[in-house]
Amino acid sequence: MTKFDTISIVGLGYIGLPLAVELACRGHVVYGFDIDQKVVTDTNNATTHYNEPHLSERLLQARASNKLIASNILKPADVFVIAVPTPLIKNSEYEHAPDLTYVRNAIRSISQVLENNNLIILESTVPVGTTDLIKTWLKEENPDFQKVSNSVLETLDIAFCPERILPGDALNELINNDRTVGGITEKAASRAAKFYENFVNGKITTTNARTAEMVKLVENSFRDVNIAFANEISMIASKYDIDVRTLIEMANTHPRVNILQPGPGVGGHCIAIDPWFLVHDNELDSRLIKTARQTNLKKTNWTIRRIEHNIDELSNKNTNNLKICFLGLSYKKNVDDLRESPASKIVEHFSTTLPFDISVIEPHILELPKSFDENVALVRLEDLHNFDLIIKLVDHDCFADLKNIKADTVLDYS
Ligand code: SAJ
Repeated sequence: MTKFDTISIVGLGYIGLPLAVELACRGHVVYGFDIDQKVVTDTNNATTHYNEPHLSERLLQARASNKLIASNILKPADVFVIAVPTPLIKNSEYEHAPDLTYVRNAIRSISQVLENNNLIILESTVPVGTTDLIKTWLKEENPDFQKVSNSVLETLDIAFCPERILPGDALNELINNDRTVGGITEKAASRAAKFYENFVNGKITTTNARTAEMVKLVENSFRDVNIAFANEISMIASKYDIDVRTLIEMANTHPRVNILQPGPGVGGHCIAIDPWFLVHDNELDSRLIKTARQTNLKKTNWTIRRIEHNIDELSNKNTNNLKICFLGLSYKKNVDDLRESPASKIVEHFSTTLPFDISVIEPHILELPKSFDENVALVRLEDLHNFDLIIKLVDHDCFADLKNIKADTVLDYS
């Protein structure tokens, strides 16, 4: 039975909110569930709680159509889509262990409202084998979950469908990307595929849940490994005093070479996290993936050492109280997201080690996070004059034209 009249989206974050909005705009009744009251209130007020191109307009449309309502009480529905975070466990005795607390909490909430013929789709990135465990969790006499009746369990379908949307182009990619759908049974996979056919223009391929889970981890690990290659050659090129961007441009004229761009490290809540899920479960067989992760982490420290060297050189020229401005704090260009951001880590480092105030320009945010020291000032692009040293950390489009800037030295580590 494939009925998708009502859909509960569990988690209204970077993945859940665009999905809820697009489904509502297409006429489905969508219940958005989030434990954060501010997210619920913002959504019902048609205000997005983070910046994503076109999301505000689409949220306004979804709310105006009366098809989307957010709540912190989970409502019964035909389909449940879980889009909650799966971070790494903090201070774990196991290195880089995935934290499935939010997923388990989502299943617990769903277990209280499950009905016959429901479909549960997990979009959160998880270790291989997680989706197959869900039915077991629901069957168990487990204080974490409401005991679900056998008749409901028999008709319940469960699938994993990894999200693939790129922050900054989320609404386009949500609709137009191909999707992989893995079911715990073939029936679950084909039911979930039909759900995505409702709004996805891309090709939908079905498989089992474990394969789909690994597809997601492999996609993000692939990107991490390739960025690590670019970061590694950037550190080698620097020793030879070779401009790495020119080097890569030239190498990429080869028909079978396509090197990515180096940067100050890899940030965000996906590529900097997901490869660890594979490494954690396959320590001995994932050396390349682990080394890539370590290389990308090392690149941030390498950038800090290089900037320290640049500052020392300037200080030797009798500048005791340097005026330094950093450009960019977000984890990548043209977004406001500071999660796992190498640029933020670098600025935080200098705010605690330099004996004078520093400035930072991040046009995508209105105020600095509380974690920043008081000696960091958020200034505007118009204030970018008369600095001794300008250090670009993020390649935002608005930083493209730095020609007219008055500064003794401009360095590009973006
Ligand atoms: N980066 C580089 N050099 C590059 C490209 C990226 O240093 O050539 C850096 C960025 O600056 C950033 C990090 O890598 O710090 C990640 O940025 P990204 O644009 O590569 O990816 P995300 O994290 O924004 O989104 C990724 C995407 N995955 C892939 O491209 C395989 C997206 O499709 C996923 O949906 C998302 O992770 C996710 O949620 O998993």
